[in-house]
Amino acid sequence: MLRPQDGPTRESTRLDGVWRFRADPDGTGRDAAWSRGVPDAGRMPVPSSYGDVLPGSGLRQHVGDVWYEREVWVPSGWRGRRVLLRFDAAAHEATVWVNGVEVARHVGGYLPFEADVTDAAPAGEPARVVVRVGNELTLATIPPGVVETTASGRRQRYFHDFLHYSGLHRSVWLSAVPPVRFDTLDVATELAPTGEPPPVERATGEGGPVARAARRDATVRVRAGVAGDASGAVVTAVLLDADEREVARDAGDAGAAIELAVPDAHPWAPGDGYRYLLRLELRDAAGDLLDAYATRVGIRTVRVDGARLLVNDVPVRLRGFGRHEDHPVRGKGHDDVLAVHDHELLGWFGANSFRTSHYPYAEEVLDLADEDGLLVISESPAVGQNAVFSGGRLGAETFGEGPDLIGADAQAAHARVLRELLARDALHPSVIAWSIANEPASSTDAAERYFAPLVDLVRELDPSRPVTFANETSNRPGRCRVTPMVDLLLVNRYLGWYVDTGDLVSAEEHLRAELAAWAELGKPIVVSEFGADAVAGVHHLDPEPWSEEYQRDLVAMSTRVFDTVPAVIGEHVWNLADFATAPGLIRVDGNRKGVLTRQRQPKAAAWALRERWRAAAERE
Ligand code: GCB
Repeated sequence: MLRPQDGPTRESTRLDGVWRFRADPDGTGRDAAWSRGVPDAGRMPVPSSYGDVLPGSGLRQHVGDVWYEREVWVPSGWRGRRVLLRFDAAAHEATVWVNGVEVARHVGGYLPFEADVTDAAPAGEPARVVVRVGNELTLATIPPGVVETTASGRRQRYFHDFLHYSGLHRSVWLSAVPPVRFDTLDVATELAPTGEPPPVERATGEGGPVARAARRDATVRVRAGVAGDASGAVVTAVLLDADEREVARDAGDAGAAIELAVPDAHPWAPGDGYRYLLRLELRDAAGDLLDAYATRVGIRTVRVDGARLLVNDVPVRLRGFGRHEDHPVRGKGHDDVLAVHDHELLGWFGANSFRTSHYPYAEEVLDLADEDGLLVISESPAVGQNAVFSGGRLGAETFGEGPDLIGADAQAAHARVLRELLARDALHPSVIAWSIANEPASSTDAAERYFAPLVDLVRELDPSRPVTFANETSNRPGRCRVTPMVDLLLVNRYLGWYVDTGDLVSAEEHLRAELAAWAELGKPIVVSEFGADAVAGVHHLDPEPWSEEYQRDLVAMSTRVFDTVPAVIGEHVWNLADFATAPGLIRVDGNRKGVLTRQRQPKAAAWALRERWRAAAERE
């Protein structure tokens, strides 16, 4: 599956806008054939989460199906081509019908899927698209959950700390593609070895100095998969630099690897989102164009060397955040305005990195990261696989076979989601590591059995990036059974908040001891979460949790410790901004660990971080 685009052989249109919509908590629509048309439908914007859009609707707590419907004219000019219908995301599982014909089913809320609807939606005619989106989580889904029946009806319980927003969160596309076409694309980049770490050139960009990686000879390996009968067809790959000058070209049979030598290449590097344009053409034996596809390519390498993380053989330090796709009203609905604003804010902080906690973000977000030269840890949606967070709903072992354990079905779903994640994100140079899970129970045999094949799978699919996962506090070095399997350590720690609450002196001592123990493992460490809740506007002269000053001081204490541990090569504050969660006694209209409010206004800690990180950026 390739991302939709326009070009000489392809056309695409977004089906975003206001769709017809109806909630269906009892599942009536399945038997009443709403697949042909949804009766008495209201309205709902796409993309958005449906939870907060309609006041008084109770949709924030909705469990079960909702239905979306709209009509679209398939252009008559699309005759003779294949027509694809693509959903960038449907949270959390969906069935799609076109003119009453089922065309797709997909499970998992954060990754794209598509259907060939050529037969169901003839060109030159209107087509009715109906989508049923369900949001029930079970112990076999990623992430897990259980549905309980309470006095107020069915409730979705889940073990992660962000609101279970649902719906069509991202764009829906209708595209025309040629019958014989590119349908997969793998690109691997390599830089010629150097004896010494290559020098970093400096340039002065807008907003301060920019670190530029030194130019080096490079190789770009391209393998484009083809759908349809491509016998005798030839693929040509052309690489253009940012000024559209051709720098390399080669050709090969459809499906074969093509190697492009790029002398004196300009690498993609932190703070320097330099990308080439790769143009692919597929021509038949007579030389006629069958398909064309273009994508941007960042040439860079990522490698772990002892306790260092190297990008282009240069050690990097990550400064940034765990984030969420979360905004007032639209929930997890992607919006370019808000995404660009959040990325400008990362620049304002002097951040160079983030983790897509705790699920794959909209691909547009990775486009921004590619462009800005940000270092992204791309995370799978496996969050909450831990009895500690389950209020007794998961058995103590968490993993294994049994009614209250996460077992083989979930593991198969997890593997599927990792395949889909890597297939979608591998082309993004900003992605420098794969995080396969957030805070699972990781200290048991069962956890080892669950995760070992998943780590192997990711390594096999992509040997070019480190594999990691975010470690939860009770899974200490020495006890944790997944840590030895991974290349890079992510540790989430809340010293001074959940532990040593209100006592930053003890917290500092404990954090130092804990990081020293992790450092002994000899792998690079990113403290992938640390922080404190602060309700904007709450101030205190004393170290009082929930005040802006306490949050600021906790962050300062933590970074002071990080600076003394060479193996700590990254700091991700939890969180960039406040975000919505399920109701809870320690949540005040959501999680307040943002250094920005949910409306993206700074708390005291934001100013302090900005000072620290901008100074670090200046030194680079
Ligand atoms: C964590 C989780 C994150 C929570 C955070 C918190 O360890 O990874 O999802 O939001 O703690 O604030 O408790």
